[in-house]
Amino acid sequence: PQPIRLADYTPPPFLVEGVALTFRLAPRATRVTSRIRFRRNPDAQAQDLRLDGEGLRLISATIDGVPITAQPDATGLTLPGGDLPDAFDWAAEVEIAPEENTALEGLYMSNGMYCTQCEAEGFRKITFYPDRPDVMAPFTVRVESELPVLLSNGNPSAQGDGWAEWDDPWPKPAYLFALVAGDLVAHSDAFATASGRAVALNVWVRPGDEGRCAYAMDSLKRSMRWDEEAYGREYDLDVFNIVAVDDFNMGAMENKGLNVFNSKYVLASSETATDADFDNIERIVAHEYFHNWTGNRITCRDWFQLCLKEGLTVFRDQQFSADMRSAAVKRIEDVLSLRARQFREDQGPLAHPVRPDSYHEINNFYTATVYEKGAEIIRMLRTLVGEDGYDAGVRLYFDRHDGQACTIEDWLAVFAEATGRDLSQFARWYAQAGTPRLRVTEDWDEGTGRFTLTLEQSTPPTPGQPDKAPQVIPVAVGLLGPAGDEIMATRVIEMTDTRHSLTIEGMPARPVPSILRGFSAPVVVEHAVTPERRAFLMAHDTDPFSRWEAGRGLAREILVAMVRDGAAPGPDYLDALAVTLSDERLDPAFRALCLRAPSEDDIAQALVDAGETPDPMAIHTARERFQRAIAAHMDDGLARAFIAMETPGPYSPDARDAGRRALRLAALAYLSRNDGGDRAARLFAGADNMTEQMGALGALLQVGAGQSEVARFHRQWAHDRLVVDKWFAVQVALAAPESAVETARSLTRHPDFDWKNPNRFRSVLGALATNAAGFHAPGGAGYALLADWLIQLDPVNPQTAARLSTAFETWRRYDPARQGAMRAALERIRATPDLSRDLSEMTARMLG
Ligand code: B3K
Ligand code: ZN
Repeated sequence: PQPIRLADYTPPPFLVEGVALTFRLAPRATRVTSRIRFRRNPDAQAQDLRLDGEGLRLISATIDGVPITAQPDATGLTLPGGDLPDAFDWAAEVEIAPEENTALEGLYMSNGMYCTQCEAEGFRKITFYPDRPDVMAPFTVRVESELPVLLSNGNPSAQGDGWAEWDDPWPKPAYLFALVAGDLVAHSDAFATASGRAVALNVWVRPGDEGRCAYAMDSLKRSMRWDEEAYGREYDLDVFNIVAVDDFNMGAMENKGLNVFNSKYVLASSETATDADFDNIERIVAHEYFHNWTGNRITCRDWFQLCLKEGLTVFRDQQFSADMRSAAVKRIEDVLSLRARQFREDQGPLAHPVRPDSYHEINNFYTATVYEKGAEIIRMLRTLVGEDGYDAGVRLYFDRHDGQACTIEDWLAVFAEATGRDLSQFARWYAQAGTPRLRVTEDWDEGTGRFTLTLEQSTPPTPGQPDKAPQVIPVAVGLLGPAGDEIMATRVIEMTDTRHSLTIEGMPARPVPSILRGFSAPVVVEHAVTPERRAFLMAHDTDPFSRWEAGRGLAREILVAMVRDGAAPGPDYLDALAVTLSDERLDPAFRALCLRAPSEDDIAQALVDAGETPDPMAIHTARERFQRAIAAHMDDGLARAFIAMETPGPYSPDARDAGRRALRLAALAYLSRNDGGDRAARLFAGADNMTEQMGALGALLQVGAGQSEVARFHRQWAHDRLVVDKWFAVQVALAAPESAVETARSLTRHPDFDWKNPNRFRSVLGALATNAAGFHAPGGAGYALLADWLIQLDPVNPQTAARLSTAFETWRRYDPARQGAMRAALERIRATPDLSRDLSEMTARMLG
């Protein structure tokens, strides 16, 4: 099959002026009738009108009341343009079977409830339609069902016994359509917008879950206020509904006025959700809400422009979280996630530009690159044009493009116009894949006091892009004096060429540069500095990100050395870490991040960057020894922190208490290496919140203890799906390398292992992939187990199968035996008859 290409884009031949849908819901035979008003698009060359439609049983279709003669094929229906009037009414009736829809795309059922997921191309599984984002229309929807709660987009317009009607006045693409019907209860509230519109807010959940919606609701209200204050964007309907669903392929979906969420990102109580869960709920509720303007009111012209809405909306949710919590901690967490997911993607066969040029299955491009690197590009843009320039550009974007389907060119043009800057070279960030390397060298002339910093950029080749051009890189730099005082405040070097130098004259003594403050660009810095220099920055840098980064770099270098030759961490690092641990001027959440050792995958990436072949078992052993060395060196300090960071009083998910718990549990994980898990067992027994209960269980499992706690945990929580997911995941993720595969395999035989539920599938097979040494254990049993399950899942739910197949994206990193086994697993998947388009594309790209 031929890929879809950006270069082949053509405007739609017909536009839609209005859509009226009626749903008569039944599990195996839902009838959908559509009435669509079409009008010829004066800007289009194409004539024939293509209506997408998949898996639909066509009952009837007419054009202006006359039955059509065209017959549908497997993916839709073509109406020959020559026969069509310039404006006409399409009316059709189709039948679909939501109960049989296990792919969770289109209209499907979850625990007796009907719900939809249309992005990217699910609407075509509901009815015939030009299912492309540049066709925007107002919708009215009538839902008929005996179920008590019937929801769709927009405002409720009428309802009666067994039916409800909804009216969405804002033109939208079909991917934002949503319908929900079920036996649901609402946690309700209200919001008054800045201009005085009263908005009814509801979080809809299954009966029994209504006590766990307060945090999602609170996050929603704070998001609504924040978007008014930070971006001047108000909500535009009378109601905003959120629905929690147990069976969902991803996190959540921003359907207009009716967001549908994976229940994991809605439901939270102190007993059942961890601090990380609360944090995610706040972030994802905000993200979906922010899409109302960046995505819905202004959408994407085609799916190649996905980063237009996703990169911007991630950037906006990052800004929001930074305002709600500690900005420094948030930035570090975002960088950790970028490196873990996006840098890893860029390093392997799935590397692609933030705006790809072609795809087979668009669902495969909801990636860390599109989302997170997409957000980094917006952040760099803001750094380059300045806060005021950014605000002016964004204002122009909303003014000019409201109601339109746009491109990255439209987005960049508003900044070029508002600020007078030429952004043509900057646009390369969207087109060029790969993570740029930034090589830094220093030159110091003692006699004249001249200090020169030289930066050189290069980007390694990625699939289909052997040669890379230089990019615009904003490098935030500061200088410290030998006593640790800041002698040059942060300034941003705008690098546009391959090589760039900065010279500063008249320095009384050799300064210490602090490079890439705040992680001002998504690049890898290569700067050979001594451990003493890193320790100095760790103690003195005024930029909190760079301060953390100095310690991180040191830890990474030590770990790499430990993997190579079994060295041990020196006292300099251990002492510096001990100072950080007990420095009460530092935010506990920041200290917790400093204590976190680089992950096994980070170390593997570092070895690959150094041109070496990572050995997952050696990495695991080195990291284990590293953590034991820290535990042994800092036992007293860790014990003090464990006590001092107790959070008295009732549990609160706020950033302050969460930070204290993070530090306390980080200390506990180390202490368990000294006390065999005694403290952790006591904490587990007495914990009254899930953060500490899970933290204690994790600490026990990491030292090979905790089996009775595992059993107790299951007895306590067997009735709670979301907690049982955690129970599955923690056992697999923290199993010892030798037993991880067997643990995963035996859990797939557990009666609670409902493999068709994506959260549950991920809790075992996704967790296995995160246990690097276990997944890569010699012999390839981990690869075979994952491949077996992906092959089993693919016909049922191709999207989730394709997503999890990225566990294999690193295969070329490894030694011949592992490469052979990973490759064989991928080839076995690829050779499976009737493999989905999703998984075919992924395996083809990975095998290269
Ligand atoms: N836009 C959705 C993601 C849709 C994924 C389709 N496979 C959620 C989000 O980014 O907000
Ligand atoms: Zn999004």
